[in-house]
Amino acid sequence: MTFLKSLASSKGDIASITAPPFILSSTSLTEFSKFWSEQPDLFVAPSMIVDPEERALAVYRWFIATLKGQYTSRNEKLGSEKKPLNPFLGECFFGKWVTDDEGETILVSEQVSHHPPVTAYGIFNDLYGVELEGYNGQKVSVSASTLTISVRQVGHALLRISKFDELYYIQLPSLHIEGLFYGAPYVELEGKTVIQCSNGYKFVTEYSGKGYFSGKKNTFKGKLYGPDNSSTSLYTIQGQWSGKSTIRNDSVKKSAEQPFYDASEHPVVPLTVKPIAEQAEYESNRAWEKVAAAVSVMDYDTIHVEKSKIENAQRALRKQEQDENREWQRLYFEQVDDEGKYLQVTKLAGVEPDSKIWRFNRRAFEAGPDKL
Ligand code: HC3
Repeated sequence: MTFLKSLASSKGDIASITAPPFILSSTSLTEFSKFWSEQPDLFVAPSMIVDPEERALAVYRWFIATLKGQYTSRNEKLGSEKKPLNPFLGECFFGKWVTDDEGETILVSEQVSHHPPVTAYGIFNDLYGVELEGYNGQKVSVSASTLTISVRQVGHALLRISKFDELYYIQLPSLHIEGLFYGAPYVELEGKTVIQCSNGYKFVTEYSGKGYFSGKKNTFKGKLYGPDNSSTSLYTIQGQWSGKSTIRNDSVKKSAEQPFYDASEHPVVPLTVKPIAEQAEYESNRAWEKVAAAVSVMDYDTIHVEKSKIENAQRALRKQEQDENREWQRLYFEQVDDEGKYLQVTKLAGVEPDSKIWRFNRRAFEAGPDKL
């Protein structure tokens, strides 16, 4: 109740709200980047499809498949959504998926900004020439009257399929937290997003919670448009992103709904992460080890003491940088302001491009110490 009251009286910034320890998660937001590729087979599948329309549909299947992990996986494990650990500047999370058919898919995630918080990531599979890079931040607002937390995501994801020299620009959906009043918060997606391919194909997706499309939670309706700029869609895909969805060919009258994706039939592949003892101090699992252990046994005093140690060390680092008139050096990402193909896809999508974007510096990652 105290937490709900603090939400109601807050000025709309979640950073200013101290969540009670029982609502804290032991996972840092840098780790959330892994939800983009927990099914490496779906991630690389588009690279094997020659027909551009079929390829676009395979990209969309992978995208829909990522949503369940991104937005519900914590509920399944923990019972309800918790407040993730707020990564410190320079915090990194590395891992890889190793599968028989896809080989290695590698993940590099780094906190590139603390105020405002921004996490950047690069995920790549060289066997299939597929690479995803992106960054995300959150603009959080709280409605005192309805006790709702609304989150607008800042940033994007860019998927490259080298064999076809294609770039897919992926917008991130807005979301809100439901079930707060009942003490069982969960994420519901809302609004519209665009996935734009450099070859002209475009998906427009609308998200909704209970009631709007079908009375079920986690629903979406996606439409694929061709490169001809026609306002008539080629396909409609709809259903539950956390469950089953179907596809209909819009150019065929009374076309039957065919199965598109079923989350329950597609298990996720566990990510391999180095044992904590072998990780560097700035790697998420090692850096937050003591906090995570205290969260798991709800030892509130230790959570406070260990979090404060990290926060104080960060404050001292910022002070030192200020005194020495220098900026924190990001390890594996750099901010660029002129990215030709990105500007091309955002123009096609009719979206205002970010003036500066975070790009994965793969050479820096490969030149650095072995993190996997
Ligand atoms: C809103 C959120 C933090 C941000 C999380 C993001 C948007 C991060 C990027 C991932 O790719 C996708 C993603 C999934 C879940 C989002 C979190 C859900 C809850 C959390 C709030 C800041 C915490 C709210 C606290 C409460 C009341 C639920 O405990």
